[in-house]
Amino acid sequence: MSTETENNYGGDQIQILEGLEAVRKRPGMYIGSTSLRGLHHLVYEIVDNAVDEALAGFCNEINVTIHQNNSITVVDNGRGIPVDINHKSGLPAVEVVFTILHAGGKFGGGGYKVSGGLHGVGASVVNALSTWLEVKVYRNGHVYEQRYERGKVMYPLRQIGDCEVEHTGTEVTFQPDPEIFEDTVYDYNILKQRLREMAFLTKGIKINLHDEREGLEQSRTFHYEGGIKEFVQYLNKSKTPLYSDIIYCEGKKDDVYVEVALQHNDSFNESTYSFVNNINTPEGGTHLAGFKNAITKTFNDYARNMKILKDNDQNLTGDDIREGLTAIVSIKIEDPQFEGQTKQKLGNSEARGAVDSVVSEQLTYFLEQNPAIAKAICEKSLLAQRAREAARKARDLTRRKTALDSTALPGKLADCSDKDPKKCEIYIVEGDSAGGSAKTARDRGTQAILPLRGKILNVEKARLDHILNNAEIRAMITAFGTGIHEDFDISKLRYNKIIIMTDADVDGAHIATLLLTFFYRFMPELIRQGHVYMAMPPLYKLEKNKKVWYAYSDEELNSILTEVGRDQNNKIQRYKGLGEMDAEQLWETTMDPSKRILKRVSVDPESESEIDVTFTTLMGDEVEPRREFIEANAKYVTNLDI
Ligand code: 28F
Repeated sequence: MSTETENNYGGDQIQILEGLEAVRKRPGMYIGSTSLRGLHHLVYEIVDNAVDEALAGFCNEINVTIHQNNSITVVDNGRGIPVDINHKSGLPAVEVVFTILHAGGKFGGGGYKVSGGLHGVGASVVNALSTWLEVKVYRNGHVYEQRYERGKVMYPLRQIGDCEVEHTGTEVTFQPDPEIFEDTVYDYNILKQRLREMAFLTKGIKINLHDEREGLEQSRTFHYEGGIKEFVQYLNKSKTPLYSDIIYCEGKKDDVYVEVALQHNDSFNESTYSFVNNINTPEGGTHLAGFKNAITKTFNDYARNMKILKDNDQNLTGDDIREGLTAIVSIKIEDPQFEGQTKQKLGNSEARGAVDSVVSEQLTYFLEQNPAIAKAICEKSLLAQRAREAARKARDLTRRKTALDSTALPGKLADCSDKDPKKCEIYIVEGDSAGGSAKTARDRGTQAILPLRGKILNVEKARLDHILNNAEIRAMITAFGTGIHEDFDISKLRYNKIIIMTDADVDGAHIATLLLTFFYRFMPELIRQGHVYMAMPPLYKLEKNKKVWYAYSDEELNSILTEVGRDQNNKIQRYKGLGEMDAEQLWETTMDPSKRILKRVSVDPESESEIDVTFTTLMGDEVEPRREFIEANAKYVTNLDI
């Protein structure tokens, strides 16, 4: 905000209120949404400011506390926000920070602020969206305080006491406004994941999270001296690394600070995560392009020089070299430009060159110094190159079959007759017998059924050509119509809802996770755009005096029993599998859009790297975490169609 007339305190006040009022009128514009995601964004905005102070070299510890009433306190041990009068506004700098929209980015000359939440809007937005907010500044041996309510200043900044001159920092406490947010209850795990990520991305910083809420009391500390090196180690923790070192490159070029860490594992998947100013960029952009270019070029040069690639051999492709790669690409840039439909793709061209040159130079040196590691990576890439040929043949086959030509659809698919994808859904059903019931039960107009036989292939452990030759996987790819990986095209999706229907037992949960892993690795946009659901078959059937009830949880069974009375006329059946229901029951309990319960599977972009860890952990040999995972990651969506 700019003011032309100086010393016009009243006029400024009005403009300030108008600024914050705009935030309250259209909160989504500033924090993305007013859902749970937006609620958690408030914390990230404040923590970001503390992280900026750490990046500036003045702060090494941040404390985040969730209080009993879901208010949040964030404390840092930085310099404390300045309290002296800012000449332009005539207000103390700290008041400017909390009451003037976009203040963060404009102050401090030379661009003090390098990070920033999703929209980089900062403290004033949090203030505007809180019923109250209090800031305490420890600076110059004094403690200062100011309080705001729904963005309005309650009293001028006041000195409330003294402290040791060495004691400096900023403390912010705020209470999210229930008039703004659908839900004002914080989720410890969501904060935990993002704070862990922030700690990985800011080496040396110590971030403590405390939950003070009754019955939920817990704490965690995140502190990684190795920064993104430890991030890569964490992502690979349940995989088998190809070599024990983590390759690390760091440097600054054209005012872009570049950090890259990488390590290969023996799997066939790539897990590269890129960040700009600590914000995840799932759609990549110039920084990621620079990284890919650098490693492709560097490994090919190395392989040619060392005669691992002979004159007549084809170059390794980027995909060959990145098979089994886990990498973090993190850059800090003063004025990030985001492009594309969702404004998530980095556009700054200087970022491409900066990452490319830092990585090319330092990786070349690393390979020269570590010939055994270099050889291991080149050999893995050569194997990938050979497999790529085989995969190309298999893939050409799936490509041809993705044509919307119904003759190409899999034989086991009972398709629906409606051709409008928006109205259509497909049930992926475990087992031929349940598949049979589902085919009888369904609404033929809009519901398609694809039965799967037995366990599906674990795509975490198989090679691409093998995966693409698997009958169940091919059937799904063909039925969905979208294609996979770089061929994926959401506009070709043949069903608006993809519904996984498995038994409500451990095996069913395993099959569901195998399916989700396949979707996540091959067509992640299906999940990101909310097309994937879990059907919830009932756990119990209760019959009494010719009347029938279905219960979807133990609690529900209990409440029905309380209602109808607990006596010997109750006939309770516990369903062990879908096969125990006839077609009519299956329709009534699990498929009828007006009665069924579906859970939508979601991935929080704030912690996508976390999902990676989860999937690889889940695909290990432990059984119980799978069910827990599905419980935690699929949110209830009841009666979606009403
Ligand atoms: C709990 C949240 O917000 N910490 C912050 C600072 C430190 C400075 C600063 C912040 C300068 C003039 C705008 C101090 N000394 N934690 C935080 N710590 N902001 S926010 O400066 C803000 C600009 O107005 C700071 C010298 N320079 C900067």
